[in-house]
Amino acid sequence: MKKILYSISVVASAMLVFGLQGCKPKNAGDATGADAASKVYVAPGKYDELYNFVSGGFSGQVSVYGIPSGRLLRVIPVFSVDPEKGWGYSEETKPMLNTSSGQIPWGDQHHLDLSQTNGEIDGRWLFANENNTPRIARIDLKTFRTSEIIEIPNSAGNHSSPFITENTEYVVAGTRFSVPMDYENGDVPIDSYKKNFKGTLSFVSVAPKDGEMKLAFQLLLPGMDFDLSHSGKGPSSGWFFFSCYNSEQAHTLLEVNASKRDKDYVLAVNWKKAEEYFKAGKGKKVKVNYAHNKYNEATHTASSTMITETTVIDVKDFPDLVYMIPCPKSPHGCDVDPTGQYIVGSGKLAALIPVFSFAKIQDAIKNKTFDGTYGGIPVIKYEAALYGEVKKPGLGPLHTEFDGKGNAYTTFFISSEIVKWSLKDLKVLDRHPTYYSPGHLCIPGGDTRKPYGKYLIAYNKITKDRFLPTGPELAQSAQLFDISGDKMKLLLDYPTIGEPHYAQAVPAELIAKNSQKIYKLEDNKNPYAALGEKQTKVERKGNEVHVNMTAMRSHLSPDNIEGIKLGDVVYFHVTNLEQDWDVPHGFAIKGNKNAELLIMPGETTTLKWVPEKVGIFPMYCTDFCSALHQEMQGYIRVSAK
Ligand code: CUK
Ligand code: CUA
Repeated sequence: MKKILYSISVVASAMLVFGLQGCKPKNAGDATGADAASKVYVAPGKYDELYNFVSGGFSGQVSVYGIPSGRLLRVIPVFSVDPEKGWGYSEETKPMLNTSSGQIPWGDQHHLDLSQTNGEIDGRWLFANENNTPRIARIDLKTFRTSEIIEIPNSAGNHSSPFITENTEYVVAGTRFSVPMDYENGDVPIDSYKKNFKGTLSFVSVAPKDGEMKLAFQLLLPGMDFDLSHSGKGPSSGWFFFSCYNSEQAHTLLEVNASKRDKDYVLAVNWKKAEEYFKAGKGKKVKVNYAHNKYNEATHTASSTMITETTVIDVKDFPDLVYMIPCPKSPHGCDVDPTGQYIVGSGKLAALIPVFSFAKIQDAIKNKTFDGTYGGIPVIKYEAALYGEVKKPGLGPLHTEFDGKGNAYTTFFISSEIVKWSLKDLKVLDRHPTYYSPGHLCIPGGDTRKPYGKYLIAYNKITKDRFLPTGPELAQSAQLFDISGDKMKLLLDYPTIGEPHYAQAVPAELIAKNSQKIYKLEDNKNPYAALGEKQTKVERKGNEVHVNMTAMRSHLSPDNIEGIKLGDVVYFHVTNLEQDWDVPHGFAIKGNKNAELLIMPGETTTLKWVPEKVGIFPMYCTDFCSALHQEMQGYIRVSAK
């Protein structure tokens, strides 16, 4: 019991040291009501200035907001089924949720990264991670749809992802749980952690033209838990930085046993060098089994392939790939400033922020200013890598973003605030309370070479009393700040979907100019598409019945279907013939356990139905599409065998 209280007492005593004692600093810099309202007001019919892509946490999805209004524009289904979009219910989308363990209907989504060119957001793709069953998704920002998902083998708890390199060469993924490797015998005692459990850092390549992902290679490391990461840029190009905790290698009661050492590590990984070794065939080919799912825009159909091999590079055989830098008190966030010179580590239980210098890390490597090794990896001396410490910034730093004007902004979970500090002299410049404990924060472009600045959004964990109560589960809060001046100004609170972690934001014009995807009927290559009402048909293949049908304002064709028998498996392939891009149709059949459909103009979507009763079953369009939408209906007759 005494031990359990350890972390709590650390926090409490540190709060005393800082004189915080639970009370909050005054929010003197706030905009007044009218001033704040005018800054977030987007007049009816007008568009927001920025898109904000926000992780959905345990919802498994990604949500899209307009900034500064805080209006929810869309939820993009990624790792969880979504009735509103038919994601995971239509035959076309089911394969997207496939894994080596079969189809999984619900995932856990924490981090997002927008594709970059030369370290700047290029507006092409958004990458998203799934923690639980390790996966990475690529969302196409032309369609706001998930177009690819790749599973990561030899990993568990894919938390340290998906962070991308400067030119989107790789999406990087670090394992949260060390585990025995997939290609080894996993049936080992849990207390053989030190011997049998390992960590991996995976490098997933992204094809420059169409974004297709491919697991290139994995770096094998000693057992520990990776947390967050960010790519180097400018002078630190070709490097990647990861935080890790549990260098104690504990496997029980981590709250206590993984907080024993004063310092864990930030890992500096020379990925360019690793790529070189990989290309020279230095890694070891191992047998694994993981899913690679792709959505085909032309056929409107997803496919899932199982892949059975990957390359593993054991870093202890290559001493010039990875270096470890001690970082105090269970590091979490690991952020690289816009110039690429500074790496900010944030210890969850720390009362200071260490800032490491890339130039000093390089000198330390050159001069071998090491303090022994960890699992065969050189450990750079803390002072040798340190640029400096931000002293007494607050309590429990988690994540840092940058405004591009030499300032950093860090969230403090325990002291519930955002602190602005200067990269140059590491002095605290401003602090503002958040309501309540903030996790991640987002400055538009705040992890790139060119932050847009202007706004900061805090994603808070504990809502308490910010909104009208809605039963035991309260909406979590995002808070929008104006950071254009010296002092942060709180402008707006708005509720979020699921539990947001990391987020990205980008000026609207970069995305909006490409995001008016219209599927043309003539481009529809779905094998069951009926491209006009003349092509509709009902075709029987044994007990399988395929109904190629169409939807058009305001009728379904055919609208009376007979000849279906008990024991049949019926597939309704519905093509939406509309060419007005904003007229979807829906499709539902009474009693169908496989749910319903929503079909975009030009698209074909398939609903499976296994009728279990003889009788007449109504079907209809569920999406209000015209004045005669209510007339868009028909009947299906099911007869005995
Ligand atoms: S984690 Cu949530 S507050 Cu999953 Cu990025 Cu730090
Ligand atoms: Cu089609 Cu309502």
